[in-house]
Amino acid sequence: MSQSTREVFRSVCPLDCPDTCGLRVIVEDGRITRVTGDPDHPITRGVICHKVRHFPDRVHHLERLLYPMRRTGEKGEGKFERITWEEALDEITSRMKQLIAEHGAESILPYSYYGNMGLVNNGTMDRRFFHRLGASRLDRTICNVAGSQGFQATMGIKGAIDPEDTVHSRYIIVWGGNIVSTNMHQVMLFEQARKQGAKIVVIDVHRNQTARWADEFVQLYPGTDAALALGMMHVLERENLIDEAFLRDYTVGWEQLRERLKAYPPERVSRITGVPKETIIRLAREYGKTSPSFIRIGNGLQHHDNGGMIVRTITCLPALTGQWRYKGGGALKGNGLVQVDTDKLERPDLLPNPNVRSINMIHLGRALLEADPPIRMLFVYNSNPAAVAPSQEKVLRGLAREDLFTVVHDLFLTDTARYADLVLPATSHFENLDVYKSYWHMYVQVARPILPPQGEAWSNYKLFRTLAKRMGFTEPCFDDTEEDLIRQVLDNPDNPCLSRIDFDELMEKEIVKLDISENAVFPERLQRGERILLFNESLRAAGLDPLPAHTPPKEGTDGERNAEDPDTFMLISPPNHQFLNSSMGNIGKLQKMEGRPTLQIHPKDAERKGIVNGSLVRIWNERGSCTLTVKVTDAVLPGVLVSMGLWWLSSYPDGKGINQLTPDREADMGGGAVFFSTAVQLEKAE
Ligand SMILES: Nc1nc2c(c(=O)[nH]1)N[C@H]1C(S)=C(S)[C@@H](COP(=O)(O)OP(=O)(O)OC[C@H]3O[C@@H](n4cnc5c(=O)[nH]c(N)nc54)[C@H](O)[C@@H]3O)O[C@H]1N2
Ligand SMILES: Nc1nc2c(c(=O)[nH]1)N[C@H]1C(S)=C(S)[C@@H](COP(=O)(O)OP(=O)(O)OC[C@H]3O[C@@H](n4cnc5c(=O)[nH]c(N)nc54)[C@H](O)[C@@H]3O)O[C@H]1N2
Ligand code: SF4
Ligand SMILES: [Mo]
Repeated sequence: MSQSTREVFRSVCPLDCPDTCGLRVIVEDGRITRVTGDPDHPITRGVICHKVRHFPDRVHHLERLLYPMRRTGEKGEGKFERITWEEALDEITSRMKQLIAEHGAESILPYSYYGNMGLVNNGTMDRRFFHRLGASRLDRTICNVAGSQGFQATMGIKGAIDPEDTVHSRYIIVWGGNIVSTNMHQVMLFEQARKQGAKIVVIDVHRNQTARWADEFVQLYPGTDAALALGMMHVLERENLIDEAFLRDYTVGWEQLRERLKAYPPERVSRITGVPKETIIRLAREYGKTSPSFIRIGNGLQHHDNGGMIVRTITCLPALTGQWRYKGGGALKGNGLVQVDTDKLERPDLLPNPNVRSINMIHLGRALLEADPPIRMLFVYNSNPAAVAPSQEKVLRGLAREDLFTVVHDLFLTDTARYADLVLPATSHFENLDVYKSYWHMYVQVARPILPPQGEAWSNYKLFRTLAKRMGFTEPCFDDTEEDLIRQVLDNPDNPCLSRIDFDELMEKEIVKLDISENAVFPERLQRGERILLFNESLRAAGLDPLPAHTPPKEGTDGERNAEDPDTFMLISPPNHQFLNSSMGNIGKLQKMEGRPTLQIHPKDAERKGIVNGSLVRIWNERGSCTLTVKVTDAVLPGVLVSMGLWWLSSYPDGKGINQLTPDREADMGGGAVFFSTAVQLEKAE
């Protein structure tokens, strides 16, 4: 009998989560048996979430894809037969060549997001390959682009706070983020601040886990946050709680904004938001009188028609009270300090036609059904659009097209993969070398392979590098090794935070902090002389108000409209605790903990509709419908419904997911997704 082995490795969590935790992984006899936190990680400190403790169940899942497969049944049916990589690659490349000859490369569309956050396996060989091919480009907008641009519209940059400084905060607002589930190490830092006397306020549309943990919960109608922020500014100005010197020295447009604030007295703001007038006034006073005050801006509140402007407006608040002067003051939407040189990594210069069309990923359904010239080949990796993309009825109808050839590269037979003509097995990140940045903390990390590729699985890197060779692409960039790519990630002369990290040191230590010595973060950053744009002229060109403003979402109710139309509900569908978007939605123990897809409804609405706890209801609108189990709760406002989690479609009673309802409109900034500006009707289901 061979001897059993047990080894402990370090790794990094690759999921699309701000925390990018350090992991400690035990491998016994070639299998991962335990995943815990790395106690030596400077910010995640040995603590990880429940989902990732279940990673062994994911990596060694019985249903993991282990070899390439070709479809034998109907699209969507999920019937496949095993084929070899040779056959799969031959079929892909011959189809690509044929499509390019007959219809042009634009007939091919890649579709990917952040299933794996590793920079090598996300945004290098894949992009180079599709650029060189001349395929249609994909505008990756589904997550945070509106909010990110909104933050930049005020600050000029993507955010420059070291979250570790938030232990110094004394008044904390978590605004539109469910951080107990989605950014747990920020919660740990806020707990430290709380021990020093900090108060924590949550502003959200429903009493989520984070609201229950906080000291105060302020509840408002969806998409009305800009009005609330303007109402707070109105009170700050009226009660002279502003830092005039800061406004003079560091901002542009205070006088114009001051005029604007007259339109947002607490009485009016209360009618729009549903927040009592007294609460608005008290909130503004507490915020204005406590320093350092800090706002953690979540992602949820920007999934609205007016999401960019909401974030832009909230981002103005700290400037009014001069909070950027203090460690632990200010606001954070996401850490934008790791800006890599995308031209070098993605090589858009390889495009044969630089004017090739670009398709906004939130329009996938439309694009598959209506694009002219048509999309004839779809290549999906690192994403599961059948479950996560808006206007799902169109997405599924598009994926079902007989004349569309779909390739899906994934670890599992996802809802999208069921529609594929070819399914390719992907490695887990434990099987790859990669480099990771966080969109919250300030550390860059490397993780080495700790398992051999399972079955015949290939990494994204290997897949696209091999396809490039097979297509006959001879550019040297297709010879780059994973190490070469990590060097290129660090090599961005425009970003000293990154470029001063030494490759050898990173490979040796596996975790290195960004270099912020050149006043990269606040408060030191104030010395750079950049101005905060309370008035931003450049927004006018995009048809937006140069000043912060509230505009109601394009459909549904707010505090003012709710009473007029009690049968129209606003539907919010944020991520749940145990899944990561749709990833982990197939892990039995985590499914069990979440129960089933539910719909939270206020007791008054439930009574009016004759609905009790546990009944099945159907919600619908002009885009589609979805059946869910009711949870009657006063955690939501009358007129608002909440369904948590992106479940696999088979978890819904009628196989239709929550994204049947969501619109594929673009937000006010960046073409972002507006998942939560969704109006629905509701009835008891049979
Ligand atoms: N456990 C877990 N963690 C995750 C994820 C996951 O699926 N599960 N997903 C990851 C990803 S990709 C992302 S982008 C982040 C997202 O994580 P967060 O930044 O926390 O954003 P969401 O969870 O989308 O929404 C947060 C809150 O916004 C609220 N909200 C919706 N509309 C409004 C509004 O108009 N105003 C206000 N004030 N609040 C509103 C929702 O009710 C919800 O409670 O989490 C990441 N981390
Ligand atoms: N209704 C509603 N819809 C939403 C949201 C919402 O809050 N409400 N949130 C939106 C947001 S913020 C986001 S970011 C998107 C997320 O959307 P996606 O990025 O599509 O996220 P996942 O559902 O996690 O799908 C990622 C897939 O990548 C696969 N994968 C993991 N690692 C690898 C790898 O190395 N190689 C390959 N080829 N595949 C891999 C996983 O197995 C998984 O199937 O969803 C959006 N959709
Ligand atoms: S999902 Fe987030 S909290 Fe959980 S281990 Fe990964 S990075 Fe950490
Ligand atoms: Mo996201």
